[in-house]
Amino acid sequence: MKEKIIEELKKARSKDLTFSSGRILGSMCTRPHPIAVKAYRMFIETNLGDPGLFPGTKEIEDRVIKMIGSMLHAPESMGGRMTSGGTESNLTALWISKKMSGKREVIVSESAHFSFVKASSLMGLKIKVLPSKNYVADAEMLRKAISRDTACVVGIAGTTNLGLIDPIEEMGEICEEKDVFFHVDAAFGGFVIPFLQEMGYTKKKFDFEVNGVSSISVDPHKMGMSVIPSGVLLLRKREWLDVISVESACTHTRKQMSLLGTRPGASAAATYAVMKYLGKEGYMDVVKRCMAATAYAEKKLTEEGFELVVKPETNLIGVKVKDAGKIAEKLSAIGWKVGVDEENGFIRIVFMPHVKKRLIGEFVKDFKSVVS
Ligand code: 0PR
Repeated sequence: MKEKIIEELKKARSKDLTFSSGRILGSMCTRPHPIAVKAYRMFIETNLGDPGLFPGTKEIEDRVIKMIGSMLHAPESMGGRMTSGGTESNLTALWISKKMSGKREVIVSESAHFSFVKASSLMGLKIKVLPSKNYVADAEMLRKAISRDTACVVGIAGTTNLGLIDPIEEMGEICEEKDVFFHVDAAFGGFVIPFLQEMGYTKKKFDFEVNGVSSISVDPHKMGMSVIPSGVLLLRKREWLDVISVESACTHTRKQMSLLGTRPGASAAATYAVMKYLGKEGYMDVVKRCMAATAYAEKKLTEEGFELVVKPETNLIGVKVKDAGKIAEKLSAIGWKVGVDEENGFIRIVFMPHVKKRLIGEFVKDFKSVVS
């Protein structure tokens, strides 16, 4: 019986693509680091929804929040929670801003992730779209866009489709002046931009260094190389969590301050392990390799006559094509899984750690034959 079940699972699993094939070019996830997998297994039964039973695991979550806080220049007053990923972090940030302000309008830039649409639909919030200039938020339009009903402004550090960084400093200044909650979605960029800054690739600021920034989403299950599900929401002030606090009669800790009830402690352990193991130097190495692959692809693609949508700021590029949807389908048929932005007409490639330089030449050749 046991063998039969395992056989059935193996069969299903064999239909999946794997990150180690190197042919997944449109995902923001990657193969988790082996130490994260080991830690995950050790904590498999733990539940952060009931820290009264798992105080040791709760300590690990607190340490993760502290480590990511220090990576993102959070002040002493900061607090946060591990979440299931960017969607839950973004939703929770909007929830907090709505509760604190009693207002209902959210200003998001054109390139915002669709999780904001979900969050607004759930909470009856009205989305106001901030126009973009060269695919990032147009900060000049923000001052006018903020109204008496604005609960939250959202900026993005590492956009889903092009990996670009919104003008967070300008946006932060305006939000501070207008006293509006400013959430930065760094689900992708949170584990990239700090290392790009360190290596001198960018001077753009995006985290709590910017005064107006109230909260930040960052996903260890993307460039942090942790397991799925691992997200983090950081808040400038710990007590902001109190506004979403709910009494819980059935758990050994009487309060919960998170959307999810039962939460995987294994994700906290995995994230802690990989962050401790890699450290700043380790992540810098990962990011350096991803950026080298990005630059190599940029060179190969332009040599073949392709045109990029914009100069890449992180390890993500957009390549202009006609009929982007069709091209992506054709590439998929020969085993390459790319992202696609049909509205703006481009193919999107994310240079995650599993994307190897040696396969880029082969991909560009196939890409060329598919478009011609
Ligand atoms: N914020 C940003 C900027 C994102 O790019 C994403 C996901 C999220 C929030 C939401 O994060 P979660 O999916 O963790 O809730 N961006 C990618 C997307 O939806 C995620 C992705 C990952 C897509 C793996 C494909 C894939 O194979 O497009």
